[in-house]
Amino acid sequence: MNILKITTQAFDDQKPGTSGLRKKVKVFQQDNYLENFVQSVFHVAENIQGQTLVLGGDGRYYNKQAIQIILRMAAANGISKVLVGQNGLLSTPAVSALIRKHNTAGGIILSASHNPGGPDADFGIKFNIQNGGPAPTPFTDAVYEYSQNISSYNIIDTDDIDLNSLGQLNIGDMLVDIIDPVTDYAELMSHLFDFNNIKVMFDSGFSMRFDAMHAITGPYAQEILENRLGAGPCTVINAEPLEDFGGGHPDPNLKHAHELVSLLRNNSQHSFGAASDGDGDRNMILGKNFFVTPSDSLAIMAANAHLLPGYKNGLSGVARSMPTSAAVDRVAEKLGIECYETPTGWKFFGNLLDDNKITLCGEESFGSGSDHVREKDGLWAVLFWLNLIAVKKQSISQIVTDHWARFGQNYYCRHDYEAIDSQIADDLMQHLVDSLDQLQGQSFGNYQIENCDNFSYTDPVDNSVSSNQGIRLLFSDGSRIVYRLSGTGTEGATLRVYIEKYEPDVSQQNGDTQLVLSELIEIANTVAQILTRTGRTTPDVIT
Ligand code: VG1
Ligand code: CO
Repeated sequence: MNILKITTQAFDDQKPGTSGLRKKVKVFQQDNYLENFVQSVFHVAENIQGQTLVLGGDGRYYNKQAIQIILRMAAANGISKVLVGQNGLLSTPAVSALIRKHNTAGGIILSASHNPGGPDADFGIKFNIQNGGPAPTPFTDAVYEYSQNISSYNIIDTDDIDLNSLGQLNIGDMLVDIIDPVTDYAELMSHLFDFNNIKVMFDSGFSMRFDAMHAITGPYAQEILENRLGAGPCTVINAEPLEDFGGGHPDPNLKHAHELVSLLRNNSQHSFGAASDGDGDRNMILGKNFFVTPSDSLAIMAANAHLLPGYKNGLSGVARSMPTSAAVDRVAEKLGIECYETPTGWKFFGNLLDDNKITLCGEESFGSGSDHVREKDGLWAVLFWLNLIAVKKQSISQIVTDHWARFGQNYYCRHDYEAIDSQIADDLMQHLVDSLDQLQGQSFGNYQIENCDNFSYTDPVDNSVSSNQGIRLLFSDGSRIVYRLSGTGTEGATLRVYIEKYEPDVSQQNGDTQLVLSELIEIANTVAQILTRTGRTTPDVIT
């Protein structure tokens, strides 16, 4: 076996954001760039010699090349076996499930999630640890630190291997096991949900459409929905994973999944629509002419989980990321269970799940999941809703409006200002931090700020502190405004503004979110001086 030690210079821009390292493909294609990061991961994950790793990606441009490089490096770094998805494909939740099922030392996921793909678009890489979840901050900090001083990496000099057929191959002393990407994941789902009941519903004419957005969930959804649950051969649209996602933006929201949205218009023959993102961890849930907000979806799941086989013993607790609406808090209160508020990013749920403090968790950004894996899980959420509809025998809009009648409604929206100059964005956030004392107690029309802070989280399991996680303005009537900068963008900075108002009285609920929130939106813009600082009159995306 021919191990080469390649000398290299360090890269100073390899700091992982909310979800791993994300950059333009062109950045990853620089000499030794990917190699530096991978060697740094292998260095920090020091116990991996002689162990097994899981490896796969969402199939975007550069997935193929990166897999071959990582395999050659894994062999040179003494890893004994790699489970790799056929054709290099694996969804993020499937990687998490495989790590857990096969007790591996971790896994590497190649994806930039919902960011577009192609030679001029984005690529990403992320390491998941032994519990199946994203590496925690101390780990990624250590990777970054090492990547800045790295001087060489190990790689084997060998040809690319063929990943098209299932089976086992060797690279040097390392075994490469090419596995079907779907099998283990589909089996896990069949234990959590009542597949028979859902099948009966499809057999009796229930119709749905699932938009895979030419990303990773196509093969998963076809196998589970069409083949196992009998949903019908045309259920999955845009099913084939493509390197550039067919030129689209694999982000399951009302803007980017417009094809699905139009299939679910008023007189549609379908009762249910769903979509997932590039790497399969997000979900969007639609009824006939009806959109379920991700925050509501989490709350409704929590309120009804006990009706489904995998959760029949109830929930130990729930958690939501800080900017996610407080709808789930009201459910937790009624159920008498704890509700944790964590910073944005799935890694913060890991300890709570491992310690059995929570069973369900979610984020406003179309992500929800449970203790079955350590990632958010798009198809899991879709199956959860399907099973719920099969049990309740109600439409999606009925289920949601019943929920509001019982718990009240959290009106909610997010405004994204994309590709702002980084310095301007940093200054805007700093100005908010500097204004906190002065904002305390201040009134704006009908609203008074009761409390405001720069969110800081102390992990209840390991007591680690994550500070500077977003500015919160908490109003006396329970309304909230939150500001933070995205950690997943690849161009300039993205400012996210989250606005929320609680309406307990169902007779006052008038449905038009932007109208209900209009006064708070204006306050949000004024306080952060968005127009004067960025020149932007409207957000790029409203969700
Ligand atoms: C966004 C979302 C966050 C999510 C992250 C990764 O991060 O807001 O909730 O965990 O993406 O999701 P940010 O820093 O851009 O706001 V994924 O589907 O890209 O793994
Ligand atoms: Co994703």
